[in-house]
Amino acid sequence: MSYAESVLARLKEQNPHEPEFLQAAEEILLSLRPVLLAHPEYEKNAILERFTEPERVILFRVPWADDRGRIHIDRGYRVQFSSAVGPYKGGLRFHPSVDLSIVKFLGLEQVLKNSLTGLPIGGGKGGSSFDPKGKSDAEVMRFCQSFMTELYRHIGPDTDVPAGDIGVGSREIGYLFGMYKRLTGEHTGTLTGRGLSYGGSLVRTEATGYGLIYLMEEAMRVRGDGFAGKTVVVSGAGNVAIYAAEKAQELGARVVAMYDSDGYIYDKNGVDLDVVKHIKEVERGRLSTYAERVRGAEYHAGCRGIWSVPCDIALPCATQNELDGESAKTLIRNGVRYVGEGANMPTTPEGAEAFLKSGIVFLPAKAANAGGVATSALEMAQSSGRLYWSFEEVDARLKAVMHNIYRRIDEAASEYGMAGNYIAGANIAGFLKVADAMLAQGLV
Ligand code: NDP
Ligand code: 2IT
Repeated sequence: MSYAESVLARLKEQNPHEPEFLQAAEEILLSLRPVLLAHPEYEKNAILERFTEPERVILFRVPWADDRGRIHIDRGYRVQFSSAVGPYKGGLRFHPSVDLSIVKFLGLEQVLKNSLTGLPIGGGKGGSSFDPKGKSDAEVMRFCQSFMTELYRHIGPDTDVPAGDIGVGSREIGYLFGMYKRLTGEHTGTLTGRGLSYGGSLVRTEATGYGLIYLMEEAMRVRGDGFAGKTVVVSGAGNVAIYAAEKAQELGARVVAMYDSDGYIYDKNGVDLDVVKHIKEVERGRLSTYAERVRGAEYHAGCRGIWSVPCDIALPCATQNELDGESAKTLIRNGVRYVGEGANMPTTPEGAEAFLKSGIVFLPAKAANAGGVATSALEMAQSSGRLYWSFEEVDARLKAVMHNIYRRIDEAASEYGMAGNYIAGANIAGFLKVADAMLAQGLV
């Protein structure tokens, strides 16, 4: 049994109830096999065992009262996975599905993603099973204040810097930051994704979606191709999906379908993003109402059907395991040529294998959605420098980060004999920096 396989076997034994964490770990560990053969010092120093075990897991009670005075207890999590490259950095997710497995899978992915950005950030992730959907602003505020009442003691601008993820947007970051500031008496860059009026960075809102398109644009450019005239399907209708769709449209593509967790819209004329933004960002409503407002658009209940919409480019931007093997085969049959993961681990292993086998250009999450956290790191730089960069400056830096990621994952894949396999390229390029940082810092 190889080193990677024996570490994986041990992880499975130790974490039997963490399927998402094991799924992420398996993909990473197995793709690192050629690297581990070339670097025997990693095994000698137990780098993989350390790399897959979070430095710290914080689990806490979050009591809060709803508008009718009823008391609820949710669980809060923060997994401080790796500080090898920099302070822990990664989002908070508020969704009923959040458990330790989800937070650990996201944390492990975040370590490699953050390394790939080339910026000095380690990896962490957190969240809660709390569901902000259907709650009043006052309820969300009370929950965020309670959550921060415990979390604040574990975070700081040079220790751990949380941000948003599913269910955590500008409203939640505002409430979390307000409570953090009250508890510590400090106005620092301890959370990113802050509003522009209190230290946030321009472009952070758009960054993950724009970054996804910048990476894809580069992958297309080197193949003599581009977005103009292409048909695109984007799953999700949240922060990542909306701004990926916006940039794709700006580059001349037609986005014909999107979904939220109830169902998908198909608009052959190209989705009207102003309507989607109004429904999701202003009203916090359901996408089903899009078809009532836009002539010629269709709404279909249920999500999976979106992958049967023919397209050149598919961008899964909602959640983990939303694109399975069957859906991948349907997309391939219908002529898809490029797939870019805006969400974290949205494609199942069977789906990813089908894309790789068919020669589809497949850009995996830890490279493709790194623009969000990269821009968070730019927000951190502006906070500590007490500076404020223009939209154009941040956007140019984001673009440079994404182009650099493309070069690194492409070169790493080729160097280890897997040209064009960006899953392997992203895992290898991300890992090498983390492993070397760990070796340099001794047994800690
Ligand atoms: P949001 O909460 O803004 O949006 C999530 C969207 O996905 C919503 O439209 C939601 O539908 C939909 N969705 C959520 N869960 C499901 C589900 N189980 N089935 C179908 N649709 C679902 O989150 P983000 O856009 O911020 O995050 C989306 C993905 O991108 C996540 O995987 C996240 O980890 C990843 N990501 C986010 C980054 C960021 O900066 N925000 C950075 C990098 C990655 P509904 O409206 O019905 O809830
Ligand atoms: O998955 C992710 O990279 C994020 N949710 C963004 C994290 C961040 O710190 O900006």
